[in-house]
Amino acid sequence: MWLQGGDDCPPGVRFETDPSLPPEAFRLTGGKGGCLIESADEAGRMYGGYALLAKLALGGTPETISMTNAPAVSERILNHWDNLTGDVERGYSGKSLFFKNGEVSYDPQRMKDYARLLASVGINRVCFNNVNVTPLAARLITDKLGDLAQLAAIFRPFHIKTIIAVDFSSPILLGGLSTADPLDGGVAAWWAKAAETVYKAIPDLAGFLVKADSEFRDGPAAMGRTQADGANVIARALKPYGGKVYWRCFVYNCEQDWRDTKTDRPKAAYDHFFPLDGSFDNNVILQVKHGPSDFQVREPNSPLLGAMKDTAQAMELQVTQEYTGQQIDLYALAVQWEEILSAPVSDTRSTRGLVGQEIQAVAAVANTGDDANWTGHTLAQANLYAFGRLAWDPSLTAREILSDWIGLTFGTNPALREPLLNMMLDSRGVYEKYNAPLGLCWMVNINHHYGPSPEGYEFSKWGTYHRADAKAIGVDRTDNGTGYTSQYHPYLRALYSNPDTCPEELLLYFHRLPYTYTLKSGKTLLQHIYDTHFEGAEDVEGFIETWDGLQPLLPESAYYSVAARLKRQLVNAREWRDVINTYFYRKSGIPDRQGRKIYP
Ligand code: GCV
Repeated sequence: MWLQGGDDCPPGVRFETDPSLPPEAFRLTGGKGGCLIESADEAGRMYGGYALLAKLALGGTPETISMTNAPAVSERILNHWDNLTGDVERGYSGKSLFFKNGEVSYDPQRMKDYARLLASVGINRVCFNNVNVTPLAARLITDKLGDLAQLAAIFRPFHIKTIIAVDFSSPILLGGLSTADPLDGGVAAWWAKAAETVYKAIPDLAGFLVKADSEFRDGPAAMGRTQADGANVIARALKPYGGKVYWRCFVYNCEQDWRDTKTDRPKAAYDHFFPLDGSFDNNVILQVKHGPSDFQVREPNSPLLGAMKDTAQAMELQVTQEYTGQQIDLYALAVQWEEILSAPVSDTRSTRGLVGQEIQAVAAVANTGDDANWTGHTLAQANLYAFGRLAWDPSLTAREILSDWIGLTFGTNPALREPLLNMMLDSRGVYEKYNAPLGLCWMVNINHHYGPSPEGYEFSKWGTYHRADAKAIGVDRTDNGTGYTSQYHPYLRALYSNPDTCPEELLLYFHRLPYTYTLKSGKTLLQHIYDTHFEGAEDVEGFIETWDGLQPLLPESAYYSVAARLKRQLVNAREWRDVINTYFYRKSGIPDRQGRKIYP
């Protein structure tokens, strides 16, 4: 590591301590002879060093470098959904970097590279195992703990602390108790003992991550206890060691009857957690998905974010592209995250304004695996990079971040950088054009979630319905419908409740409207759907043209691997176009005004 005097450390760098700087912060002051890095702690030195290297790589000279920088939140967390078998849930970049054949197993050099990679973008917490904890993975806190501790030790010099995903039923599964009831004294004692053992092996462990009462995972609800009871029993066990519980709020009824129009899945997180504000111990962080559905291409921000004044929260993003193209389709998530952060929470505040206040941590599901380029799609590296940069500084724009990523990855030649930047900035909008329209969500193939299936989730148990008929589509979530809008601040409630003021891209998330409804463009809703779907597929043809034009400026392997994925993206975009347009044509019987090919 370059701090220890080797590897990357550029000549002429001096370090000084300035105790007045906040934790992890740094000040860079350039001069003719080199650069001074000041910080209060070692982590700040390291981040200052990486920032300096990035500046130099982007063409800066030591004399021009001058910056002071501190992270917006103290916990910038990467969650892997890796199983001990070596498979990665929702992973699109090969096998696990950490596990194989039921064991903790990794290439030590690659692991060091990975730790360095994460640290260089500011990530300082990592959970290696999946939130869906299998019985085998549960043993990471018992007989497999020693192996996990060795893995944690590789990340420690890079100021990255480990988090372990644990099973709520561990007292039964591992301890042989008859219950996991959080109010049972034996259960509390079991967690206390488990914490003692774990902290002996990993003294700086950040804490435990828990998915409970969610998608068939056990949790306190089954025992008639609250989410706060469940989180607190574990939090109290971790407290003496400074550990935290990261308790996920992805709690909803995943066995709904599609005939039931009263239950509305997006309401679930708020309904379950908001009434418990103030009941969680102060070392519990509630981890809230950014949207009320599930990492969809377009959904509003969760009304739970920032709503609990007496409870710490982490906002959860998804870097792995489960619903956003699976690292086959190009999708620069920075664009979506910038929108999420810019979205209002009231008439005076944006979500960005919550970060560092009500939102005290930012977490994301990783997109990495053992593929040689880490992320399958080479350009998807930019998504991991963007997560780190935004978690550190949520005021950055997608343009700034992606421009830096391109510069650091492919060099600063504007002939390459500008067209590629534009392509990446457009990529989210293009994907959205050929996906489910206007915030409708869920028109994907079931289980694996790639490609179109307009009614794939329509009659399922997952609470994911658009209820299209011959005349109209969408769910009325206003007070006249499911009442979901009432969970928002009055300003947003009014904004979303009126189709005239509702952001048009979210229209069908909040409203049920006829295909003939006129949008601000003057087009009908249906014509908008046809047009965007034809455009989306054409735009992908444009991406291919742009990428081919850049071939002479790109490393050969990157050119060919991305070119191959763009071809697959075009097939996907055309499939989406034809399936969605045909679906709506068959439902409504209304033809495309431009008479383009739709399948009767
Ligand atoms: C880890 C979605 C995904 C699941 C995931 C779950 C979660 O439902 O499809 O694979 O499980 O979210 O976030 O817990």
